Amino acid sequence: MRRFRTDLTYADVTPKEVFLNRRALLRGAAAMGAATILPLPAAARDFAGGETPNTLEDIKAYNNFYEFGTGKDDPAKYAGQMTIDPWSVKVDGLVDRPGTYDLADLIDEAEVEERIYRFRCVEAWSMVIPWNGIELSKILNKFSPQPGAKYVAFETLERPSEMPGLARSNIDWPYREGLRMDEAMHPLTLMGTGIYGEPMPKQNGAPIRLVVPWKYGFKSIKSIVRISFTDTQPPATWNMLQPREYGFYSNVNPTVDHPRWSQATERRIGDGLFAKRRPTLMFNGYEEEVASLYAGMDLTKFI
Ligand SMILES: Nc1nc2c(c(=O)[nH]1)N[C@H]1C(S)=C(S)[C@@H](COP(=O)(O)O)O[C@H]1N2
Ligand SMILES: [Mo]
Repeated sequence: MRRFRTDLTYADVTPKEVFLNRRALLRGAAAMGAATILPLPAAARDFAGGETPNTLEDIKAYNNFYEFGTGKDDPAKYAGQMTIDPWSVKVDGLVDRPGTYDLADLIDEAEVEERIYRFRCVEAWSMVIPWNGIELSKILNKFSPQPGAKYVAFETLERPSEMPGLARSNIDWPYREGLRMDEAMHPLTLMGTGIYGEPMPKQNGAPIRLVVPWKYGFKSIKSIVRISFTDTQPPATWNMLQPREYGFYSNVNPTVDHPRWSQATERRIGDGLFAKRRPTLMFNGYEEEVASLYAGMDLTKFI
């Protein structure tokens, strides 16, 4: 059931494979200098200043997904066990259309875009990732949030039989994260559905995960099964665990150090062990787009 579908677009009437192949074909033609006759639906948009994206291999091999263990290679080793079909998302709280929605009712393929974003982990490594996703606002608006909703909270799947990391950690599962409503509705915020035109790899948070490019990576919660609208700041996993180290906002900020390490520079995965570290940019380089969200806030206090 597609209860929110309003109008038909090219992708609606084109099978997925044809759609993706056609994009690849057109991109190839453009690279060869040939004129493209047809407009490119959902063309990749570069939000990373032309920096070379990391390889799919790197993006799938070096992960944080503590449900599968704390090692960077644990998600690649164990996330394959996670069942992602069927998948549904519970929507509750201050919203006019609460309910349990099948993935197919949430994700309209026609709305999926490809966007290349810088992605920076709080541990000071970074990548450039070509995400596929839908602007989160487009999804949230379908639920008709009520005016009283000031925050939106997310929860990850908690399934011990498929997630070996759940038993071996002091985290209060499920993994939780939240955004202020204006952050959630910002046009840069995506609900990620894939990488490099492939469905989201399980270790990267299949089938849907948040992508908030101006915040440290842990805000981008994976494998989402619940979305709640609240009037108070919701609990967030790392903030609950170490509030002094991980604030609710967690905007990338090179001028505010993590209590145990500097945030001024970063190591780009794939650069090699002896490569020079790169300077980290305010709001991860998205200052022009997002700084106004925090006007008047002391960003040394609201970390
Ligand atoms: N559910 C869940 N989401 C999560 C995490 C996690 O452990 N569990 N780790 C976070 C952290 S610390 C980072 S840096 C990113 C890593 O995303 P990636 O593996 O796709 O690069 O996922 C975030 N989302
Ligand atoms: Mo992270």
